[in-house]
Amino acid sequence: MNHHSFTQHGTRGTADWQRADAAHFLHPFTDPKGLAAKGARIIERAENIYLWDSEGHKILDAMSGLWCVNVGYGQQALVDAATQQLQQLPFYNAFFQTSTPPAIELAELLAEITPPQFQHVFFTGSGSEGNDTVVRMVRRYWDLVGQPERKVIIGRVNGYHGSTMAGASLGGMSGMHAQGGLPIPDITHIEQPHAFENGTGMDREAFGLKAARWLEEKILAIGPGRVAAFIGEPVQGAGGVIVPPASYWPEIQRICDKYGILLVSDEVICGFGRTGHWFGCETLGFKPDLMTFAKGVSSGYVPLGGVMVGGRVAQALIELGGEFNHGFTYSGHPVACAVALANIKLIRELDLVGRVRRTTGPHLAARFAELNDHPLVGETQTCGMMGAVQLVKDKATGESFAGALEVGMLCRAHCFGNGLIMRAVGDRMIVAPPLVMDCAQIDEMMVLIRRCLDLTLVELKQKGLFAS
Ligand code: PXG
Repeated sequence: MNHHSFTQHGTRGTADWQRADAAHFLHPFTDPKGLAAKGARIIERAENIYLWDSEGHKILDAMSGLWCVNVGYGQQALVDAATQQLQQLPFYNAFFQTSTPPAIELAELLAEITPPQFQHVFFTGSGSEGNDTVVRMVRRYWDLVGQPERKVIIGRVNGYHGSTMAGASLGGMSGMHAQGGLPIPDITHIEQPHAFENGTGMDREAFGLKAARWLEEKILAIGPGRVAAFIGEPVQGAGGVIVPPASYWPEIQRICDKYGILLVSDEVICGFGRTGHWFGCETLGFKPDLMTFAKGVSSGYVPLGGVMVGGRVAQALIELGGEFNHGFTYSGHPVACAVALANIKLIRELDLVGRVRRTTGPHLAARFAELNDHPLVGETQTCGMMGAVQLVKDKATGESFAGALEVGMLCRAHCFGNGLIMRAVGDRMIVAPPLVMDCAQIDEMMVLIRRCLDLTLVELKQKGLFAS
C-alpha cells in the first residue's frame, strides 16, 4: 500500500468501490437499483470548500457536506480536539449522576452564545433525535403544569425535521408520511410561507401575515386548550431554502403568545452562523421556548445534536419534573462535545458570524440577484449563506415546468459534470456553502452556477422543452 495515499484502504479504484458499495451499502433517501446502475460518486478527501473524488476531480462543495461543515474542511483545531479527547476519555455516559468536562464546558458555552432565555441543554446524537426529544419534552411540560390535554404539535407542509418516527411526523414531507404509517398521533401541519407558490400576486409582507394566520386558524380549529407547540425552521432548508417574508415570524410569535403555545425553532440548519447571526431566530426576529440544533454545532466533523431548553420549560422540568425518562447513550458524548467546543471557538476566532452578516452574506445576495436576468430563473432568494434559484418555464408568467420533467435534476447533472455540488429541490437549485467561503470564492461559485444554468437552458432548447 502506498503510504502517501489519502485513504487507508489500499489501492482500490472507483469501479471496485462502486461494486462493493452497491453490494452492501443501503444509502439514505436513495433508490438502490438506480444507484447500482450508475455507481456512487466516491469522495475521498476535502480541504476548505473543496472535495476530491476517486477520479481526482476537484469539486466546489456549495452544500457544506449536508448543510453542516460551517468551518470548512481540514480545520486542524477540530482534529486536535478530537484526538486529545479520544486519548484522554473516548467515552463516558451522562446517565447515572456522572458528567464529563467537555459536555459541561459545551453546555456552559451554548448557554452563553444562545439567546438569553436558554440556560440549559439536552444533548442528543443528531437533529432527528433532538426533535424526538422536543416532542417528548413538550408533552412532558404540559403534563407537569397540569394541562395534559395539550398534546397537539403543529408543523408545516414541506418542513423538514428529520427521519425518525417523530422527526418525520413533525416534518411535512408527503413522501415520508407515505412510508411507515406517519404522522404519529397528535401532529398536524399548516401550509408553508412560500410566497412564490402560495402567495402569487400578493404583496410579500401581506402574504407573510396571511401565512402566519394559518396557524391561528389551525389552533382555533383544534381548540386552543389542546395545542402544545408550534415547530418551524426559521428558513426552510431541505424544503428549498424558503425565506419567509419579514412579517411572518413576529406574527407567529404573537399568535403563540396569545394562546400560550410553546414555540420551537428547529435550528439544525440555521444555527451556528448560517443566517448571519448565531441562530436563525435572531435573524428572523422571534424568541423560541425550545431550539433544536445539530450539524453546524460540530461542523459535522462528528455527530452531535441537542435541544436548548428555555426558562419556562426548564423550570418546570427542574422544579416539578423529577426524572425525565429520556436519553441516549451518546447524550453528551465527550469527543463530540470536545469537537463542538473547538468548532464554536473557531467560529468566534474567525468571526464567521459577523463575516456572514456584514460581508459574505450581502455579497452572495448581490450575486444571486444578478441571476434574475437569466431566461430560466423565476426568482432568487438568499439569507446569510443560503441561496435558492427557482427555475421556471416562462419567466414572464412564472409558469413552472411540468413536474415529470425534473428540470432540477437536469441542472444538477450539469453541476456534477462541472465540479459544483448544488442541491436540487424540485425546480429549485440551492446552495449553503461553508461559512469560510470568501467573496472571491463566491464569485468562483457564481461562474459555475451560471455556466450550469446556461448548459441546462441549451439542453432544454435542444429537446424542444423551452420555447422562447
Ligand atoms: N431538522 C432540520 C431542519 C434538518 O435540516 C434535521 C432536523 C435532522 O437532522 P439529522 O441530524 O437527524 O439528519 C435536519 C436534517 C437535504 C437534507 O437533503 C437535509 C437534512 C438531512 C438530510 C438531507 O437537504 N437535514
